[in-house]
Amino acid sequence: MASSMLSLASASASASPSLSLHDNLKGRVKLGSVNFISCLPDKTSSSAKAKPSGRISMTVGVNVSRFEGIAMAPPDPILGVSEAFRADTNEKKLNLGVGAYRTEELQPYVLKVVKKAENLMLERGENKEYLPIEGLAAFNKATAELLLGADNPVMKEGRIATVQGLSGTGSLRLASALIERYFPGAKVLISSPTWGNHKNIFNDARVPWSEYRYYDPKTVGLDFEGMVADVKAAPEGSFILLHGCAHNPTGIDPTPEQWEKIADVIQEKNHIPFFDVAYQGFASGSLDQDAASVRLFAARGMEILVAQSYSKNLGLYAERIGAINVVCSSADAAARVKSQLKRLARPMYSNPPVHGARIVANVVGDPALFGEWKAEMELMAGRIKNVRQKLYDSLMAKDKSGKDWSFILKQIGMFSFTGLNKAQSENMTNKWHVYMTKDGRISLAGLSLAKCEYLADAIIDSYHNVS
Ligand code: KET
Repeated sequence: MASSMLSLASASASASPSLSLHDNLKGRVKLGSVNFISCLPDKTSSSAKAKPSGRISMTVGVNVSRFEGIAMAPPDPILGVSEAFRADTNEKKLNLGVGAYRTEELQPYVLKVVKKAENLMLERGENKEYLPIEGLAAFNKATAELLLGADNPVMKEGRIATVQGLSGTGSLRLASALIERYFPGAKVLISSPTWGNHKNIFNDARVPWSEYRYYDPKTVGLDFEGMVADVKAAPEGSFILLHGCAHNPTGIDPTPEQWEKIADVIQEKNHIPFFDVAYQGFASGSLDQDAASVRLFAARGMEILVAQSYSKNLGLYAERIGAINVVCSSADAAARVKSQLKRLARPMYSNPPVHGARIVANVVGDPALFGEWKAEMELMAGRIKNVRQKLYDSLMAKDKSGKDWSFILKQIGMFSFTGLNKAQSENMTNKWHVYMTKDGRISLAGLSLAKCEYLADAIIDSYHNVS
């Protein structure tokens, strides 16, 4: 808090305890019924010039912030869980909040292939000059090829605008800025539920959004009819946000047949599909299989937006490396879109960081490293599948109520959507020290085989004993 010398000019000027923006800008801060005038930014009200004119006037030293009118923001529903976890001293605590991969020992994991790529980079002694606004050319090529396949006609025809972004979030934000500028009033439709940050991103970019039905709590599955009906009912030319694979938080993906029908409706209504691909390779263990949804739309010749992230599949969370791709119907349109993405990026963050981009380019560009990455990704995806199975087995063995827990096995990716409500999720944390998001999502990537039984006890208690 900034410390200011204040002149107490009037003890009766205002009865309003609130701080108005106007007052704040003029350097005046109203506190209760006392009107303080800061001497520092407003020369006319300096204590030296404050003249007594029948009013009480004295100089006092008080800690008063210009930010008095700013309320405390609530903790982030996902990243705030990690903060609460760190503050807990109980030795049984378990962090199943954020989607970040841990080893069986519950330690963060740096992929071996990443360390090898970093060693290569050190050996080469690469410089730290600014990247171009669109990012590292070798990364942009590699990331688009990974998404669509190197032999995809879109690549050959130069119909894709790829710009390196600040991981998945930054890439989504850049795409939102493009929508806000060039499609004013167009709506983005997001699934209900979706990753919590989607709404924040569109709100901050001033892009209107609404939800389409996705999760059906009765079947603990996809509400396909509802989804299709809502996409159909959206104003023509809407952006339809789709999770490329491993839907977060539900872990429920459409089947290949359902993807075809979703593409039909989107095409019929002239909507623009907008994919968020944060888990390529993490859902099935195969990069190609997990990109099948996007490739299906591309094969129809549709124009598509795709945000990519390397946080999970290469474990590059803190490097903030990802991309925004816009597949266009012509190379000419792609060139123009790319120029505008650069124009939007320049005043926001100028140009992206180089380290993560070089790691991805080195790994994907070297056949041996690429092979090693795929093997490590399969290992990570496999460990998550193992804990998924063990959690299910533990629940079935311990819970004698006859409840069907098989949905846990059907879900895909890092998460399990347990169906626990807010109160039950709070019980998981308050009583069992299991940290998770309040929507009932648990990150299986933060679970070990050794902790599955403990977690099953916590879930059974919360599910049956808390309403
Ligand atoms: N999309 C989805 C669907 C997603 O789950 C995440 C991250 C991102 C994009 C962005 O990740 P980035 O690190 O910006 O590339 N999700 C996890 C972390 C977070 O909330 O930031 C999570 O859901 O736990």
